[in-house]
Amino acid sequence: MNAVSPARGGRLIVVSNRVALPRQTATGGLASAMRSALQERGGLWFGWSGKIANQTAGTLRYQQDGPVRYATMDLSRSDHDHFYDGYANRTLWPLLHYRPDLVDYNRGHLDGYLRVNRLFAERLAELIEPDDVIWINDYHLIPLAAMLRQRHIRNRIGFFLHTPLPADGLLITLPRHRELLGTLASYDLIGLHTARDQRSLEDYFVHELGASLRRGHRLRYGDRRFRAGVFPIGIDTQQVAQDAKQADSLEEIAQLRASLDGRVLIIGVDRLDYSKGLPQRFEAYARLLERAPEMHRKVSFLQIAPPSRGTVPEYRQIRRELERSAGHINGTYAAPDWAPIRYVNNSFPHSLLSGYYRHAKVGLVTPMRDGMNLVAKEYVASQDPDDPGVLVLSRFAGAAQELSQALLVNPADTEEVADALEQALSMPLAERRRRWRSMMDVLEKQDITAWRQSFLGALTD
Ligand code: GDG
Repeated sequence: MNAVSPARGGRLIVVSNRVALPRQTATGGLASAMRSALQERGGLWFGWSGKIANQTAGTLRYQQDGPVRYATMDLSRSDHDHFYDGYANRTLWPLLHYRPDLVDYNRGHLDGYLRVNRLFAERLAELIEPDDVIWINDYHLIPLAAMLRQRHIRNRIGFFLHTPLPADGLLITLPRHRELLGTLASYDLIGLHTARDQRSLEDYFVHELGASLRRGHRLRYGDRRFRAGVFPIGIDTQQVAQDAKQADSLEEIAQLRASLDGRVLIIGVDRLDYSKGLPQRFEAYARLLERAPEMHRKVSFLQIAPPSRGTVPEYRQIRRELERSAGHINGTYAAPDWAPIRYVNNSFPHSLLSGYYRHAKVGLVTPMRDGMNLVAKEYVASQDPDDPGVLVLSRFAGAAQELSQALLVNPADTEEVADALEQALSMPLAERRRRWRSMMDVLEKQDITAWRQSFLGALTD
């Protein structure tokens, strides 16, 4: 415990629901960003082990890797079900993705969510030293700072929300929203992907909670002063570009190429999640085939969608829906030597994905809502600069704020998406190059290193 004011140069403590342990392949951009921030500064990564406890939950297990210590705990079955499957994934996730119709509000889930956050706070408080800087990630852990403050932790604490934040009119539909969202004031800095999310946060605090807003996005609520900032997450642009180039020599890429037999590839890669707009995307592709018979046998749409959150009913439901839709499209249009859609429920190594992206003439990224969407950025970074593909991107992905040279679409408007696909498939090389270069400039400048440095810079400033 500590009661002294923090100095600037201490360890970094990263807290996230899931921890990418050493020797585990870091699965996303976020995991590697956190890992390199910790390597650079030294520190601790704290969170759930990903395991359900056989006996006592909440006991910390430690691993050390160079300057980085990992502290993880198992959760009991019931805590896991209420906290993770329940409140995080069936209440907050749909709400934050503008789907109040899917919000499953259950008091037991909220209790479980608060219980796990309290357990995190208890264990973490014992490990914090006076000059540590704490970076808490995502909607699973909203009340954690408030619970640490109750334990007299006065360090700088930052929070980053990886999802969108909807407008206050929607946030207030969450039962007991004040109790939960009001705790955000316990952070010193709240990071969001876009200015729209930042506006939602400010409006909520000002109009719902009566906070006052000052210059520089500074908020004052009760005795707390804190700030909301826009920090659009990036990718490891150079690494992705290099992986994509090297993937050309992989056997799997040669196989993909051979199987296409000269056809143009359209690619989509998404966690199987209702926020990603997959049913509408399939429909838009079907619309393209319907109105452009000249495209038949000339295109192939590869949708990679590794299943996620399979114990949540809405996720099982969307999986069934997509299987039906893909079957219907192939049933309607396929020929003995041509399947218009290849729908794959596996996950692939990141380096291979980059190779698939590079081979696709169109990247189709059409979430209904997305905090950022890293796939859109990875698609762009994977392209061959001499012959780049075209990104068709939802206006409602955070990435659209930066990648304005993509073909931006409303994912619910299947005609508009079909138009964009046609435009992408016939776009002249000079225009493709021009659009790609402008997007790549952004990705090179605002990469994952710049993201973590600017967030941590603002937090410790
Ligand atoms: C949340 C927010 C925000 C996908 N399939 C495979 C695979 N992936 C990788 C992608 C990408 C990552 O997973 C997915 O990131 P996204 O940003 O697209 O989406 P979420 O998982 O929903 O992430 C989102 C993000 O947090 C960061 O703040 O952008 O808005 O929802 O890196 O490449 N990776 C591997 N195999 C696959 O089959 N290895």
